[in-house]
Amino acid sequence: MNQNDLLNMRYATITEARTDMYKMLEARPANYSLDAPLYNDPHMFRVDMEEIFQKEWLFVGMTSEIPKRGDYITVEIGQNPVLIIRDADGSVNAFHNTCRHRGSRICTEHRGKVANLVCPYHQWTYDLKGNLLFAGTEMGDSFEKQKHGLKKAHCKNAGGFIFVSLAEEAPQGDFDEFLATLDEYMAPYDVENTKLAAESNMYERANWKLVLENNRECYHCAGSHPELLNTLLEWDDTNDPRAPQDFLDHYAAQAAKWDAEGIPHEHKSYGPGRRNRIVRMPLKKGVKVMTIDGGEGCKKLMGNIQNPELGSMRILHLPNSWNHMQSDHFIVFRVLPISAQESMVTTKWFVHKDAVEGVDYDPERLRQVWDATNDQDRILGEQNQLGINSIGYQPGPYSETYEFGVMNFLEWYSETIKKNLSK
Ligand code: 3BY
Ligand code: FES
Ligand code: FE
Repeated sequence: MNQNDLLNMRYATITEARTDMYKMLEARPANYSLDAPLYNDPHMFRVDMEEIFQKEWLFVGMTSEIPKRGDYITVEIGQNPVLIIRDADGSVNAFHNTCRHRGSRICTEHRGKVANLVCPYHQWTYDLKGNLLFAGTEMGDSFEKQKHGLKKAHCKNAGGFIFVSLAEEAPQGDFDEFLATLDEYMAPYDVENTKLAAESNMYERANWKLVLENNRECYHCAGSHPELLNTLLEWDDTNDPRAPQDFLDHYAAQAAKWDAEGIPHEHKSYGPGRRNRIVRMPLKKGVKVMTIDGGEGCKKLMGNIQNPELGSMRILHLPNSWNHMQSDHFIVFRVLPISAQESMVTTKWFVHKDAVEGVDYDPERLRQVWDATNDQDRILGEQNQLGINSIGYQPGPYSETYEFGVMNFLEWYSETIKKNLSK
């Protein structure tokens, strides 16, 4: 436990924290920021891990990151190392990345390729389905290999997005409807024929909810994001009550072209707080993609796309992802909590598989705007956290016109925690 955790610790036990968390969420006014312990108390962070991150469906990566048998990526969901690997039959599976001998982490890299999974400690060897193949002769005759396969996590993919759930029973709800929509809306991108062009892993000293809250509003954009605002229109979706007539006209003109080309764009949302949401939003007039000048990011358009002006299809998946899918590249964002006041924000840029680096695209140009934007958001999140840690912090009001996305997020968070805590 570091000094910061100690200074913000209010509860002696996890049980007290669970009880108080329920009370705080029950009593909270919907249009106010949360009480400080929900952003900085280590026991409450543990409740977030148990009730959200170890239960809910989480976005982990894209199927095109692991195109061939034995390709894998790893993620750390709090203290839980997880491995996502492509099997010989083409399926994508998730396992707890912990050996059934004495528990060592098996894959130690962010990504890689293996024939079998070999634990680095005593070389127990598992196949791509997680079956234990080999444990040497040292385990004796009575050792039952079939009882020591890797533990599976739930894993689903749609439209190239991979989700895992560490729950014993995967959450149901309307997740499958969202996945069907993802399949439909991502079809033009032909994700299996894309490749990773750039990746950033940004460490942020802020609670994961502050990272999400920051992403859910553009009230801060004018003050902080000059590069992003070269191309982004700040309206949240096509029904945004603030959107002026010239935006609606611009949208109507673009949407007519998208309809003629069979590019899905209509706003769809699922779950409390519009937890899963897809909408294609126009970018500024004359802009192709979110580059520094709005010009192309990659000479090859994605999949079967013909029109370079597809705006950005925004995909939201609470608790941990937002995304911008454009005509010549797409960008996915993933948030994973580390501790009460630390998070990891991973950003990945994808282009057409046949695009050639240095010829069709320059990774530096591709990532310039969002590298700058992420860093600006990191500073905002860290300053927000520092102020919340003060004894002078008191929850403050959200603007219902500019921060309704934050209110939606907290509605989903609050409903989910309360539902899980009352089970
Ligand atoms: O563009 C995004 O992903 C979000 C939405 C609005 C502000 N923020 C930068
Ligand atoms: Fe994995 Fe011993 S801990 S082989
Ligand atoms: Fe921002």
